[in-house]
This record gives sequence, C-alpha cells and structure tokens, in this order.
Amino acid sequence: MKQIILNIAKDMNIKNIGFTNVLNFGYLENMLNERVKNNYNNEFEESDMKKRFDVKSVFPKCKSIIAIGLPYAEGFKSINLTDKGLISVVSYGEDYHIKLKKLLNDFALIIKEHIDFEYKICVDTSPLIDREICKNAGIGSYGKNSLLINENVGSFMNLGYIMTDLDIEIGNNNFENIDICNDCNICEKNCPNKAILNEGGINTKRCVSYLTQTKTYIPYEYRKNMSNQIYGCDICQLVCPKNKKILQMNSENDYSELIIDLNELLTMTNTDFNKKYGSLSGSWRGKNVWKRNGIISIANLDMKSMFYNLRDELNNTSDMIKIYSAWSLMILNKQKASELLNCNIKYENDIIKNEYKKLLESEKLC
Ligand code: B12
Ligand code: SF4
Ligand code: SF4
Repeated sequence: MKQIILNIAKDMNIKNIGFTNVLNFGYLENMLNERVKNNYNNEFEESDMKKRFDVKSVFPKCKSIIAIGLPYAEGFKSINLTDKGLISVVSYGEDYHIKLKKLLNDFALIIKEHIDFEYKICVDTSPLIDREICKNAGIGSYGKNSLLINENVGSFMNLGYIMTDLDIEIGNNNFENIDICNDCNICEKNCPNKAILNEGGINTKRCVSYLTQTKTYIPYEYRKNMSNQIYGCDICQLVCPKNKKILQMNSENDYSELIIDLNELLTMTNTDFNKKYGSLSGSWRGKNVWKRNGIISIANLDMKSMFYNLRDELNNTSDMIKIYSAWSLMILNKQKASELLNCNIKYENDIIKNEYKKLLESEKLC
C-alpha cells in the first residue's frame, strides 16, 4: 500500500512525503502548558488542548496520515526598501492553502483509483499541530527558529496532510527531536524582536509575524522592530544556512509582487484591497490590519513626506487606525503631532483620549 502511494507521489512530482500513525500528542502537554504559563502562546492557536492533541477529534476514522512539505521561495533574494512596505515570501503567488489543498486532493483522488479509503485534508487551519504531525512523518526536524527544516529543501515549506482510515505500514516513527542546528544560533542573533528562546521555541507575542497579524494592542517598544513588514516575517529563515540551496536556485518568479505601495495602501477601499490582494494568503486579516502595519512602516522608514497623509487618518472611523496614526505622527514630527493631538483630544472617545494622553506624556515612543 505504502509503495503504491509513493509511486503515485513520484509521478506527481511530490518529493517531501512521509507517513505517521501517531494520532495523539498528549506527550507534548507539559511543553504546551509551559508555553501558556509563560504567555508565549497566541490567539491564533486552538486553546482547547484536547482538540490540539487528538487527531481523531478532527477525523474520527483516522488510522494513519500521509504528510507532505511543499517548498517555496525558490531563488528569493532579500528586498531592502526605503519607501515601501513588504509582505512575506510565504504569501507569494497563489494562496498556499488553496494550492496545497488542491494538490493533496488530486493526490487522494488518484490513490482512490487504486485503494478504497476515506480521508480528510488539512492545511494550516485545523486545531492540530501541523509541524508535529509532519515531524513524526519524517518531513523534517525542528530548527531553533521553531520551523520544520528538511535537510534537502530547508524550512521554506508549507505543510499539509491527508488523514486516512488506512492501515499503512509506517516503519520508524520519528519521535526523537534531532538537533540539526548544533552550535549555530544565527537566527536567534538576527531575530529583530528577540522572539527566539534559548530554551527552545519562540515567544510568539514578540514575533514580528504575529505582530503583523494580531488585532491586539502592540506595545511601543515592539513597533520599531516591525520595520516595514506589512505581513509576516522571513528573517529567521533568510539567514538560516539550511535555506542556502533553495534561495540560490534559478527561478522565474517575480517577487516584486511582495512590495507594497504605502501611499496606495492608505487610500484603498476594501473593494480595491480585495481585488488587488485578496487572493494572497497574507491578506486573510483584511485591509485595516495591513493599513495599520503600513502606518507603522511609514514611521519606521521615517517617511516625513507622508506626515499630512497620516494627519488625515486621525479622522478615520477606526480607533485602531487613529491610535497608530497618532503614534506614527509623533515619531515623524513630535512637535507638530503634539499640537494636533492636543487639539483633537477633547472630541475623542475614552480609548483614543487615553492613548493620546499616553503618547503626549511618554518619553520613549519606541
Ligand atoms: C499560530 C501559528 C503561527 C503563530 C505562532 C507560531 C509559533 N511558532 O508558535 C505566528 C503568527 C507567530 C506564526 C508565524 C509563522 N508561521 Co505559522 N502557524 C501557526 C499555526 C496555525 C499553529 C502553530 C502552533 O500550534 N504553535 C504552537 C507550537 C507549540 O507549535 P509549533 O509552532 O508547531 O512548535 C513546534 C516546535 O517548534 C517545537 N516547539 C515549540 N515551542 C517549543 C518549546 C520548547 C521548549 C521545545 C523544546 C520545542 C518547542 O515543538 C512544537 C510542536 O511540538 C500553524 C498551523 C498549524 N495548525 O499547526 C502555522 C505554521 C506553523 N506556520 C507556518 C509558517 C510558514 C509561518 C511563518 C514562516 C509565516 C511568516 N513568514 O511570517 C512564521 C514563522 C514564525 C516562526 N519562527 O515560527 C507553517 C510552518 C512551516 C514550517 N516549515 O515549519 C505552519 C505549519 C503552517 C503550514 N501548514 O504550512 N505562525
Ligand atoms: S519570524 Fe521574524 S520575528 Fe518571528 S522568530 Fe523569525 S525572525 Fe524572529
Ligand atoms: S539559523 Fe542556525 S540555529 Fe537557526 S534554525 Fe537555521 S541552522 Fe538552526
């Protein structure tokens, strides 16, 4: 059975494939509880641990899982910009959720021509821990940056899997965490917000990728490190020696799609946004979160010419846009911005009033 599946994968040019029948991750309980205790977890993770651990809570008939890693970022080079925003390379091209699900679905349908079985496909959005499933299937090992790294293609891989009701002969299950980093700590040294923890894992609340996606309040001291990122962060992967090969590959991809015009982002309607960026995986949080990140980027890039554009945003109907515009204005020109905030404060609701007060009284804004 396994050989039939492997042969089909070969025909479909699926290279990073593995199998696991480990269907419960109760053994991770202490580690996960420790993360919660330390506040290293975040609102994008399932909070019900039982759902996280038990594959059968997602697909009750599950007996084995076929996992794959789909590489991306071939030939990508770092892009340094002085007046534009940037989205992460994981968001390049067709949304990976759609691309990978389609690939897995085609794969399952071809397998079904040979073997009768039931299945369920998951890519990213299930409560399960994708990396643990794929690690157990032998797709890769954890790096210090907490990404799953494959010895051949590195960590620029999206992960997906087919849960099946098949008794596939698995062989060796890859339980042990293999240390593939040895004494390297390049990612830890380069992480802009010091999110990578020496003891393993990351403090997700500090991770720039998280900060670009959350709608919770971002502390002043984290904003500078968000640089001009509009969605995601690639730094710990770009600096990783395990990714040299994929980044040096020849590729026809036009990565200029990842560059974002900040002026345009400020003035876009939701309809414009959905038309231009809606098909990208990174657009899932919607226009206002991107716009907030654009406003932070304008301050970080010191784009003084955008001062008056941001001033207009103090009249935005969204509290979020107002409070980040006020911060950005204070960074660009403290004196002029203070005058504006002092003038506007009496017309604002309590949330904005408190934020303006804090900004006007704070010695340190980043
Ligand atoms: C929530 C989430 C995030 C959060 C939190 C990430 C995190 N590290 O916890 C944020 C928004 C920060 C994020 C960012 C990114 N994400 Co994300 N994310 C997820 C999601 C939905 C859940 C992750 C999760 O459960 N985290 C909780 C921890 C416990 O699980 P884990 O991160 O898998 O951690 C494993 C190991 O790192 C290790 N570990 C973690 N902490 C500790 C602590 C100790 C002490 C030890 C020993 C080990 C250890 O054990 C864990 C599993 O057992 C998954 C999809 C899914 N359903 O699994 C995608 C996923 C992890 N993300 C993915 C990607 C691509 C990214 C980004 C690269 C996107 C970007 N360019 O910005 C960054 C990478 C940031 C990073 N360094 O991890 C891929 C990872 C692919 C890969 N090769 O590893 C996934 C699997 C989506 C997918 N199916 O392709 N993400
Ligand atoms: S994605 Fe960026 S902020 Fe997050 S751990 Fe990696 S380098 Fe640090
Ligand atoms: S940069 Fe070094 S320490 Fe970090 S994941 Fe890559 S090999 Fe491991």
